[in-house]
Amino acid sequence: MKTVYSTDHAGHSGHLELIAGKIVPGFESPSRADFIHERVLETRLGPVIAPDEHSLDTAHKVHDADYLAFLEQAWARWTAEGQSGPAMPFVWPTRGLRGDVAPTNIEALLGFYSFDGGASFVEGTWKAIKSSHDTALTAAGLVADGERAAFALCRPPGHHAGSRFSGGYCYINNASVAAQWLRDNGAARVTILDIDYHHGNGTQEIFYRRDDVQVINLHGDPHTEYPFFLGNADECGEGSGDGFNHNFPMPAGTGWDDWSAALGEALKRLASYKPDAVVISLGVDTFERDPISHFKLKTEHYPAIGARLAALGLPTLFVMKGGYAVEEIGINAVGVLTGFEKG
Ligand code: OKP
Ligand code: ZN
Repeated sequence: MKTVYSTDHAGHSGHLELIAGKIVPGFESPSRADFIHERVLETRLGPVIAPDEHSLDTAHKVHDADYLAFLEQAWARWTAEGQSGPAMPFVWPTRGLRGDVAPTNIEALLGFYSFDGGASFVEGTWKAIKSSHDTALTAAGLVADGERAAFALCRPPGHHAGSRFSGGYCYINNASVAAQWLRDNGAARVTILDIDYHHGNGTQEIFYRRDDVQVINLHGDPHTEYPFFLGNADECGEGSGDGFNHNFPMPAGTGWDDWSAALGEALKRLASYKPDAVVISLGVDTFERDPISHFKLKTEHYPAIGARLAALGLPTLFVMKGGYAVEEIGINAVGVLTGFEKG
């Protein structure tokens, strides 16, 4: 399987998070991608190629134009105000405030276009966002050209980003842009299967009223897990999208047996949709030692997941998402891919 990868993500670094009252280095660090890249080479998964430049035309079909323009300009607007540290939102137009009129102040814009403080901007952020987007589309092109599978080693991830908001380390929803691109390039139906620990709220929102992209999520129950405000089992889609969104929330502490059973049900629903291509939102923060997540999957389970996905017999695009146990992220993520290749 070919991997698409660029080091252009590296300048997106130095983020901070507020955890239990302490400012700590952000978990979504450049070393995550380095470890995965090294493991791709170590396992001789296949050639590693650089992404081609892609226009934002497809991204405009899943994100609002003003939102994309904001992402591109955020850092320049922030520094124009004399700021130098990371640009982080701190004020949001929640219920009771006006969220329908775009403000002009940069501090206000950061809140207007986000749902949490987890997607801040530094100088290299836009370059990384664009390269992550190009990586997903280049890998989608490989699948459209007849490869059985391809791996988009994307950073930053995308599944928390909605049509007009960032959050949870995510800016452009790479998997959604790739699914849209596959739709526009020969696939009548596409399934996005999100196996990251966290619910892919952005992906769900983007396709919630559509029947041409099925969205399936396996994740920590939002009653107790981030992103909290979406991802319940009764969210099935709306309008022509009704019946095409499937959520499998699971409690903290879920291990392989229950997770694997949920995957089995998810794969049944996927197969009955008969998609022409599958996009896997590949998070490995389901790992037992992930520092911010609470499932109990072990390293040996990741190749088993890959083999189950291979058994679908469908063109498959893997798009990298979460995983914060950085020492093991490469072994686990590439484990899914090698399991797929053998499956
Ligand atoms: C991104 B992805 C809760 C902190 C939550 C954000 C987690 C984003 C995960 N105390 N922080 O889905 O892996
Ligand atoms: Zn996650």
